[in-house]
Amino acid sequence: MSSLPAMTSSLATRLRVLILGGTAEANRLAQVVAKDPRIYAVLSYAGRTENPAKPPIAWRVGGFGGIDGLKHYLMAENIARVVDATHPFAAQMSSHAIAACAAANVPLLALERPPWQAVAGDRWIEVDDIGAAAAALGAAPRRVFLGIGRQHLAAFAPHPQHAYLVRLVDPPRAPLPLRDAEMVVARGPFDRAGERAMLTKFCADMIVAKNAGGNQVSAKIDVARELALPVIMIRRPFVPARQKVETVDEVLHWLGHDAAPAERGV
Ligand code: 3Y8
Ligand code: NAP
Repeated sequence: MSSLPAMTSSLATRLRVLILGGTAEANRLAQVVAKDPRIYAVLSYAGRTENPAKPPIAWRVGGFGGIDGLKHYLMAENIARVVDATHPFAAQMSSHAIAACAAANVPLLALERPPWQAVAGDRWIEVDDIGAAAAALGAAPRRVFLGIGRQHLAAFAPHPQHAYLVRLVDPPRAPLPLRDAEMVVARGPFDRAGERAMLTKFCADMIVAKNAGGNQVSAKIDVARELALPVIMIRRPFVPARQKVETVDEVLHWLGHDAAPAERGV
């Protein structure tokens, strides 16, 4: 489904930008470029959630159909720049963007927040992937908060001795693959008070999290530290090297459109 209208003369001279979204950063970037008449941007979602946040710019939902699908989209829509503002764990999308942009000769920039770094008081057990995280829970029954979403819950099914608290963006479309699981349906970002109340009510004694990074979504990590809870922290998956920045302003500079303070809403 595309909400991108056919190109009219007024659009022809504007810089046509594809933003691969699904994160707070992508949403912030969409808010800023919506105020810049020199940019025509479209925000792209995979379609993982039922009601994604509606941006103030054109947007589309659904995969492109692999690398070739994205390459053809870039050419058909005359995209001049791609900003990969997807989540650090959206490794396949990021890898496809690298290959498709190279094939279509379209400049690519990643907008990605730095990973969290453990600080004094953190009790992290770092693992490489979801499977290793499930194994790291150990044999003794635990009360585990799974702050990793819906897609990979099956990895914990072989460990039924634990009681799980699962947080999902949408109500589940099928029974959860876990024997003993409570569920919270909520869309972040989340705050410390809410995280503390949720973890305390559940009597959590361990947390599983992806190293999503960024201070927007670190509440559960900060509260785990305060409650001295161990965190099984899943390291980011490998993504091939590409040009990368950490702020919306750096993206605007790369687009050749440093926003005036008024446009940035600052
Ligand atoms: C569809 C877009 C905003 C942006 C909201 C950020 C922050 C809240 C934290 C927990 C962790 C988790 C999950 C999470 C966070 C933000 C940001 C972020 C983690 C939405 C969104 C889409 C998705 C997809 C969804 C995944 C899931 C992961 C839930 C929109 C809300 C766990 C990642 O049910 C599903 O299929 C969910 C799938 C990929 C991971 C998974 O494997 O299940 N995100 N999340 C995007 C698309 O369709 O392209 O619906 O509006 C975006 C956000 N999720 O300010 O509005 O920027 O990271 N998202 C993780 O970090 O582990 C929640 O609960 O503690
Ligand atoms: P992924 O495994 O990296 O990508 C799998 C496939 O989903 C891609 O090959 C592509 O399909 C499609 N896709 C992914 N992101 C897309 C986008 N923004 N626009 C259009 N198609 C997209 O992706 P994921 O990890 O499931 O993440 C999906 C979405 O959720 C992304 O927008 C991501 O930013 C957001 N998100 C993910 C996480 C997470 O933990 N993974 C956390 C927060 C937000 P085709 O091959 O058909 O093009």
